[in-house]
Amino acid sequence: MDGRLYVVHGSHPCATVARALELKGISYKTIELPPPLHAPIQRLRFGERTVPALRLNGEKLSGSRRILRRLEELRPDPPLYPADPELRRRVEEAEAWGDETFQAIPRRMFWHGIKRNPGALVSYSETAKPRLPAAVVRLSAPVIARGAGRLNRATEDAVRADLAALPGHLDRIDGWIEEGVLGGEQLNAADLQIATTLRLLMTIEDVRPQIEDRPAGRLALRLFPDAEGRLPAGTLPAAA
Ligand SMILES: N[C@@H](CCC(=O)N[C@@H](CS)C(=O)NCC(=O)O)C(=O)O
Repeated sequence: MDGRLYVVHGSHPCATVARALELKGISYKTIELPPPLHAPIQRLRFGERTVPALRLNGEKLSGSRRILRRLEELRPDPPLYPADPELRRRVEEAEAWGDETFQAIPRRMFWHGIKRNPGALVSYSETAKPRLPAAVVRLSAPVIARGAGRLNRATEDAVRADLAALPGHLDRIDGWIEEGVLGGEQLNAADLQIATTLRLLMTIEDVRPQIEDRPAGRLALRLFPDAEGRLPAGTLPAAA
């Protein structure tokens, strides 16, 4: 099995799929696309505008959850979904919440933050392929942030509401860890979906202190010790 994974550099659901491919032992090549231009390119190539998308043995798959399910069918070991039906139901519920609700939060915070501090994009681009000179990244950052900000509805009001909702989301994740839905010895699909979002949030210094010293933060650091980039404290507005 040989895959081609289409990503945007630093994208958290792309990291979810990359880790799933690695756990399943499926070899793949990564193709990095520039945001927000990736959206029309992906629409043409896959029929859907988002990354991650995967081409695997001629099959085209789009969307992190859909991809993980297909990988599980094609290569069941190691399993990403528990065999116990009740635990599987709970893992799928957490995974769906991670995809549909939680995943968008750092995206809005990040693009809103880059609109306010375009220079910070340089720190998120250091291992990008191709690697552009810092001056080029800095100069293009305001245009990229405007486009990606629009695509993600990253308005100040939305970010303020996200900041206000974050403590409740973190309590929910800690609850799942305590109940054994997340954070077990054997990594599952919900761990991969939620930990990548937490890890991206932890690069945003306005929120990192709320996350790092609790089970959610420890889970993110266990799974993804390294993350590129830093959005300095004081960039985001206050919570609503
Ligand atoms: N929730 C979906 C969508 C992922 C998603 O929105 N990806 C972003 C990059 S992190 C994207 O491609 N955005 C472009 C757009 O919304 O058009 C998944 O997990 O696959």
